Amino acid sequence: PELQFPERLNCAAELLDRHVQEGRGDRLCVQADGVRWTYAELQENANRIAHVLTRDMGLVPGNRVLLCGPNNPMLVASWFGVVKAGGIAVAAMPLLRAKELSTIADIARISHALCDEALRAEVEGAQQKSATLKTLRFFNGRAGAANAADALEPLMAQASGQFQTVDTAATDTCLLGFTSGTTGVPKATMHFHRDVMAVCACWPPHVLRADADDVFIGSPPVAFTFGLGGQVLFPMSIGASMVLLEKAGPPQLADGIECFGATVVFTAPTSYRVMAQQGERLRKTRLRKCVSAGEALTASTRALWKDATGIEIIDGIGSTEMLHIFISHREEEARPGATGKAVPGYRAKVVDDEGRELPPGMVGKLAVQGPTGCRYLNDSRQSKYVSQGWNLTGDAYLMDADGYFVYQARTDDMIISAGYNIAAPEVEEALMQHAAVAECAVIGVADAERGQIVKAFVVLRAGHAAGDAMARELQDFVKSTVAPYKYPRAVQFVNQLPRTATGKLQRFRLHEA
Ligand code: 3UK
Repeated sequence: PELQFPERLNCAAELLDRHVQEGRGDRLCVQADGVRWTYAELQENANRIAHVLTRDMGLVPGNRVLLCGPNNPMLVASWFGVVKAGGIAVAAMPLLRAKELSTIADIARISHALCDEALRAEVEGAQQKSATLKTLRFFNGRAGAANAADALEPLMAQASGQFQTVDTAATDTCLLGFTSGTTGVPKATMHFHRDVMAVCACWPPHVLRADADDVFIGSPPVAFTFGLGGQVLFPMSIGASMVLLEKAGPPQLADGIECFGATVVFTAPTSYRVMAQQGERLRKTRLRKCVSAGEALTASTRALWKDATGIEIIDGIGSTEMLHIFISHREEEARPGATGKAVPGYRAKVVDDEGRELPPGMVGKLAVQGPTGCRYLNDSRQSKYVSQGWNLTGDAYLMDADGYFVYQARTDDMIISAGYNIAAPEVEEALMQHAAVAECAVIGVADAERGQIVKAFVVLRAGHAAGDAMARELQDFVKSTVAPYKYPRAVQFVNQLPRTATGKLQRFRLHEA
């Protein structure tokens, strides 16, 4: 990939203004319930927002702006308004409450906010608790309430639709991404204008290979860099269009794929498992490329989706720290159970605790390097993620003889029991094969004799009774499908598992329980 960028660069100029300047302003850019915007229309809205930010809200380049809302066109227009004005976009997960939002505001020293009216109470609560958050405007208010003094749209109506995008350095920060907190306190990661253009130049053209007529859709919030890339940056980098869904659970996503004629979908493994039940219907749609990230894609989920729809999933591991996907594969190079190979532009290896590269087949820590990388904002945990110039993602992987990287577990989720290394996800996958299991999570718990033992938390499907008999049945079942020493010596039945807003299992909460 071409990764030389000019010294002065604004990613909003590249991803948005360029299409209008080069005569593609009339092309479809954003679709949502009742909305169809061309590139020129998104640009005009973003321009008006940039004026409101600088003229009415006192924003100067470098200010951080909180963006909150479900995925919708005004949220995306706000993102581009902020970046065009030289601000830094800090999108927050729509489910966060006042307390969490104020923590984010204070960590990132956020001064301004553009938020969906639906989240007004939480954002106003955050403003009261925060030392830095001062100036708020709300979009998508109901027509009757649109005269509220802090409504965004009336101010936009008074602003020009023309705005000269602020001339920024390629190495100015344009977004802060908050980690999803599988390990506790959230961290802000800084990404430059150059980083945004770099991720658009690596994975999409070399792995995804979509084109300008593709219609992108997906479930992750735009506040999650998986969603920002997949649903906004990547389609815009090639002049394609995006569909934004405010609610994107499996049923809404399947409906959206059908109604909007989406061709490329981004979602997580659990969503593919549920949508697979609609395979017959999805086969009749225009869907042609399916991307999975966020957690490991098991061979069984890959097979289930392929049987249901005929489509081979493109798996990819990415992280908030790396901005987007760095190990992946083209669909025709899929290898069940493996994540893939380093994305062009990136390098990856498996290392031991001292950072020495391990030979193929050995399990160790995943280390990656490329045009993007981890920069935590004022956080001492930087040195845990970056060592000797390599990013350590916290994942245990092995590389096979053909250079495919095979996920094992989060490094903290490798259970060592009586000298055996046991990857929690492998035990979970075995349990999931049992008809009574709806969901499960496996951790290692301290044990005097074995160091650690394997403990499973299990959510049963309706119609199955918890109890000793079921526990024993599940233990025997695991012993019959994987090496017997991996079976869960402890089984606890629960009603639900603790998850982050992005759907990731919070194993640390199970350890606390
Ligand atoms: C895990 C995966 C196995 C892995 C993300 C794509 O998930 C994203 O970012 P987060 O910061 O989490 C990063 C961690 O999630 N993971 C993600 N994808 C996979 N594990 N196979 C996968 N395909 O532990 C990683 O370290 O929330 C994903 C693009 C952008 C992202 N931010």
